[in-house]
Parts: sequence; structure tokens; C-alpha cells
Amino acid sequence: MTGSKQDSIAIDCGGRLLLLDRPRIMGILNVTPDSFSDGGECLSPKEALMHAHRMAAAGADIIDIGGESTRPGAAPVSVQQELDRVIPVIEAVWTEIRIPISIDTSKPEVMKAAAAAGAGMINDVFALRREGAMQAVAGLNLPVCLMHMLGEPRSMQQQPQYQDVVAEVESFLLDRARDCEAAGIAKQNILLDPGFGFGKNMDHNLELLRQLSRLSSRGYPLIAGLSRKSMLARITGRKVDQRLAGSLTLAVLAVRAGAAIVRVHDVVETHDAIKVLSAVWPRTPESV
Ligand code: 9MG
Repeated sequence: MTGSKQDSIAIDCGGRLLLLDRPRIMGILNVTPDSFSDGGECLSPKEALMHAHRMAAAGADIIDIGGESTRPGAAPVSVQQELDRVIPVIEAVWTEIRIPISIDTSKPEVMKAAAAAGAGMINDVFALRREGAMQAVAGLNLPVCLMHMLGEPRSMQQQPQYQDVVAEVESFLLDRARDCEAAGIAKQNILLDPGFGFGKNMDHNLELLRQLSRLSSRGYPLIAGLSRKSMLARITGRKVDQRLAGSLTLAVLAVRAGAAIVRVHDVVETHDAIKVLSAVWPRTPESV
């Protein structure tokens, strides 16, 4: 892994630092009625804020706030709807909790408004492919997570196909990173994410996980989002609210393969799992 290279990295999330000296936890805060695993739990800004407090107390290092579900078949939302959902929550979380906030959005208007409200990182499942998104992030001078997705959320799980999933995801991400740098986004502000479950079948997800250290050794911090994902339903047969053990296993495997940040629902348990892993392997080896 790039562990030794990333040890000294501190990502400046709009004035709040995210140190990558050890694996970090991104807690998921969906303010959507239809997210795949926790939709409807965090609808009001007050409930969302309480959940953010719980995640921060449990060891979250950054909170990822999203107002549009990326689940297959989820209803698209307008810019105004998304703003109405996320901005009050970002403002409240920023005021009360002193850890970085990321905004999970693909819309440049939401990126800008979220940054003005306190978001210090952009998490874009479209990897800044929406019109105006790359320019928006270049202007904000904030870190951005570029995620791989084959197709669109609506149709991405309809028989996704690759010749070589790892090579294709890798070249997509490195091309996007190069384009972002050419557009004025600083290299140290770029994080990559293979996008588990986004236009990938079970075999694709497993192969990406097996070769994750290849992606984590490309000079950009890697984010892995595996929490409660449907590959766990295929493997364990469990419903979405019964996938904790599977999610922890995948989080540990991802960190062991060099993921700098894991994006999770279950912060308390992930925090413990990573502590145990880190006790065994204080530093992730160069190659795993
Ligand atoms: C918003 N979102 C849902 N799943 C995700 C994943 O795996 N990675 C990132 N970066 N964002 C995600």
C-alpha cells in the first residue's frame, strides 16, 4: 500500500484538517426519504444533527451528508429540493461538531452552496462529469472524492460488463484525476473511490476488493464504501439492517488493502474493528 507515502498527508477540508496518519471513518448521514439502507431515518434537520453527534462521539472523522439517493431506481431530485434537504443540516453540523463535513452531490450548484454552508469536501459519485462540476470544485479549492460508476444510478445494475474490471476502473479514475489536475484542482485535493456496487456485479466487486491495493498505491488516498451494500445480501442472504458483520469484514479488508477512509453507517463498530486491525498491523504493509 502507499501507507508510508500517505502517512504525512493532511487533507485541508475548508479549514478543518483530516489527517491520514491512520485509517479514517466517514460516517454516512443521508437526509433522503429513499436511500437504500437508511432512508427515512434522518429526515428532519434535528434528527440528522442528533445522528451526526452520535457518529462523531463514536469516532467518525468526517461526516458525509447527502440529499439525493444514488440507489438504483431512486427518484431524481431538483437542485432546490436537494438544497432544502442538505443546507440546514450542514449548517447545524458545522456549528455544533468540529470535524470535517463532506457533501455527497453531483450538482455544481449544491457543491457551491454546501461549501458556503461549511462543507469541506465534495464526494461525487459521478466523478465531476456533470456539466460545471469540475469548474465548481476547482473554484472552491476543496478536496474531492472521484468515484467510479459505470452508467447511471437508474440503470447501472443492468448487466454491467467489463473486460478487466480492475484495469478499467483504475484507468477511469486516473484519467479523471489527470483531467481534474489540468482543470486546476490540486493533486493533494484528489481522493479516489472504486465505487463498489455502482455498475458492478458480485464478481466485479469481489475482484476489485481482491486487487484493492493496486488502486490504493496510485498516489491518491482511496475511499472505500462497502457498508451494508447488496453484495452482502448475495454472500450472506441478510437483509439490509442485518449486514453489520459483513460490513465490518469488508471495511477491515479494505483498510488492510490500503484504503485511507472507509464510508460507513455503523461507526461505533467500525471504529472498534479498525482499532483491532491496527493493533495487529500498526502500519499497513507496502504490499498485501
Ligand atoms: C454516496 N455514496 C454511496 N456509496 C458510495 C461509495 O461507495 N463511495 C462514495 N464515495 N460515495 C458513495
